[in-house]
Amino acid sequence: MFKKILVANRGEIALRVQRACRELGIKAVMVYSEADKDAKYIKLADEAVCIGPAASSQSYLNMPAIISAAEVTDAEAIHPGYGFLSENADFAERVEKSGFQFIGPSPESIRIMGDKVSAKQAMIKAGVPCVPGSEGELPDEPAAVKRIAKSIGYPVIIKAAGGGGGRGMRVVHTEAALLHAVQTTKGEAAAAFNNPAVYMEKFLQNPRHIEIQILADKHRNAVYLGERDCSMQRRHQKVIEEGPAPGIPRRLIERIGERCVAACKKIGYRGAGTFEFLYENGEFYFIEMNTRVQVEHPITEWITGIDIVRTQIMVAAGEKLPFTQRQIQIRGHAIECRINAEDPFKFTPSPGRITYWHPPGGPGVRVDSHVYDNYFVPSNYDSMIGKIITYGDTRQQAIARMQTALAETVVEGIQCNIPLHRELMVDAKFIEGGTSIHYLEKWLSERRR
Ligand code: MV4
Repeated sequence: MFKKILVANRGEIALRVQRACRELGIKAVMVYSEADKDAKYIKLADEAVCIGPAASSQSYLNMPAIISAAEVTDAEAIHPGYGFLSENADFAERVEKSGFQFIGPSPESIRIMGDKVSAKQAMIKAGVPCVPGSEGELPDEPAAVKRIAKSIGYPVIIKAAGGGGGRGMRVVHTEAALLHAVQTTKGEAAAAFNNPAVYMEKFLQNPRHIEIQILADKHRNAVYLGERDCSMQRRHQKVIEEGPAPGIPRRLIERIGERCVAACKKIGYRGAGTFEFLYENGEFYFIEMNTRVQVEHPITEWITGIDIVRTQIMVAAGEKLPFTQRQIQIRGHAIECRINAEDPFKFTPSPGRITYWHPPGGPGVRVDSHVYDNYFVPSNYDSMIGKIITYGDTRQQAIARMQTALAETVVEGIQCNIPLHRELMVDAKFIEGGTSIHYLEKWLSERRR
């Protein structure tokens, strides 16, 4: 096992990884930007290294600074968390070429999944069901593009191969609008991702976003840890996640989970990963794979009893997965509310000093946050300041506990989205469960202040 790991991230996930290290008896080296120098997890660290000024581009995205920090502190491995460099294949490669273990999949796996066309091709080959669409990148010939759209049937969606997470997409309803949409998406993709390649899919009108968590080791063992429903999102930012997904038959989850596991084995995937699916009319359609630990991992940790971050570290060190698929049971229900420093109506960021912080507690309540009284929320990074996760034997109990947890929480000095969460936790359609990816935005557009 590693003796020392460098945590190449900030905020709640940096603290989460630090805690996993503590539990495993591993020393954690934390890196920080000038904006994060007063953070408590920095003071709690075994060692901490300043890697640059507040701007992410000069600190948390600064590969040489991070690798140098690992060198001077004699760390053996680097945990990238989520966001920042976590899905950057070049970073993973440089980490390994410098003699450190990257806590995540191989650079090759990251690269395949980073290109959404190659990801989809790999999944089709591995037997994972995908959204019907173009076989690979769209050709240049207008007639061929029209033919592909006609065979898929309108509406179609044009997506950038280099995109993902909702960036670089365009829905097309008619042949008249097709070629212009393809050209515009290609132009944007070239500018944004340095890759003009686009592909086409059937546009699903009212799906849910369901994702399968997997864990794999270096010995071709892989398991799935059930699913999460992440349909409650606004502008491609998840707001509430939960697991299991309400109303989806277990046998369908098992069938798709087994496909994901087979795909992991086939491509030699290692580490934690998430297969994202659209779910409509009882069918799963793969869209993307995330090759990192995700924000919403605590949901799965709670309903399976498996520590995902701990397991990421263990498999990176070469250990075998300490459980088989048969030993994994889903029990109860968990819900996560992302707490953001933002205006709860307008969604404008609300950085600044948190003059008072009172987190919730009690049975079935977990709070993952790096915040404390007098913590200053920097304006340089995303606005998430923590997560409240509740568990119950039933979904109803998890919701009831979330209602209480949100009511107990006090955040003073800045604005945050707890009022939004409190409204959603008593919304009839949310309580019913199974809302689509469009539900929250529609609800917000009809919300009265
Ligand atoms: C789609 C889709 C409908 N049909 N693909 C958005 C994020 C990116 N991961 C994929 N996305 C979508 N792809 C087809 N063929 C609708 C979306 C989509 C969406 C997906 C998941 C969660 C929220 C979403 C919000 C709007 C659109």
